[in-house]
Amino acid sequence: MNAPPSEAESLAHERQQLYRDMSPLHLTPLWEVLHALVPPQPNSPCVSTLWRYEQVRPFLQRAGELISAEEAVRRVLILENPGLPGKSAITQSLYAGLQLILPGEVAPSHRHTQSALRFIVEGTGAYTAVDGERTLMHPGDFIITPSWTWHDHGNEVNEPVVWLDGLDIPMVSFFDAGFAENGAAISQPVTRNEGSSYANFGHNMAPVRSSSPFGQSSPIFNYPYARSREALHQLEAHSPVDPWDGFKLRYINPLSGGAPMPTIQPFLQRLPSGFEGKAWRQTDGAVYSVVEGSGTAEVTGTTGTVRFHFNPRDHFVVPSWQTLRLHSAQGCVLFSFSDRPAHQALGIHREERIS
Ligand code: GTQ
Repeated sequence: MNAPPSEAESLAHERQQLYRDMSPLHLTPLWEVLHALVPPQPNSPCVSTLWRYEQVRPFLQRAGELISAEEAVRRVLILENPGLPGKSAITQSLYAGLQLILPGEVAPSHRHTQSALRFIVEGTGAYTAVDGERTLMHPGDFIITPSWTWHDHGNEVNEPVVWLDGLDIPMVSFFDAGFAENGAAISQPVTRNEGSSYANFGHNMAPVRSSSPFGQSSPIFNYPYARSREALHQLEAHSPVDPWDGFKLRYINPLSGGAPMPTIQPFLQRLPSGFEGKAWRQTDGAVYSVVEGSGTAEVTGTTGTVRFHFNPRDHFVVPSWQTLRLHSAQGCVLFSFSDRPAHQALGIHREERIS
């Protein structure tokens, strides 16, 4: 003999019936999902992850043997976050990958609305061309490809060149605002001398009748490592160390003082030897590329703490609102980038320095 349903049971049953009845009209009840839609704090599905270069490099090599840069268009191994399988994303809003270009190869000209950065990881002397100007790449150089600018990459030297690509692909996809075109020729014509962008905009000066050649993005598209590294040397020699960041600078658009691109803010930081950083967190998930030295990143999220020991050319990701603590016995230099400008434009950026 079944007992009659309690009042609570029949109410639950009637609610389920309500949901089923309205579902053909594409209606769903907010109260079943409100907590997840408006969480008390970020709870990113991203997982903090380290990619060791010594483990990645052989796969780049094998890819280089199996597909040309031209056939691939971009020969890139995507750094895919294990918490976002199949999404080609390193955080919910950012894409990252390692691109290989071998001697004699060209990655053909195209343009797209996604903004891109390159951070050179290995090899000297490949070039990237942006809207008619080429720039040679050296390890540690930070290069941008602003939205909708023509770009191709080539290697006319005799060593392989590898760089980190960082793009706002998931963000542009979220907004359904992706457009792309292929160039008429594999390499775009060179119309400006190498260094002309830097000469016009890279010395705290600008043309008198200055326009912004790349709209909201920086008119400088190569920020050479030699200059950025020198700045950190000077700071380390003469300035107090920040207990959270060591010595950390952001790359800027010299015309605005803001980020070099509307969606991505890159940084370069030096941790002096013996640095034991304090913990902090921010809403903008960040991708790190290790340039010099070694250290440890300790990342704490709701599911616990992971520790990565990192070496040059390793990459790691710190998800939104997970706390980061950096240590370096030897001293190190770290490049990083995040989607901070988008958070700031939306008025939702938060940062907390903890201890
Ligand atoms: O170099 O244009 O890693 O379009 C992904 C998409 C690089 C590029 C990537 C791209 C590029």
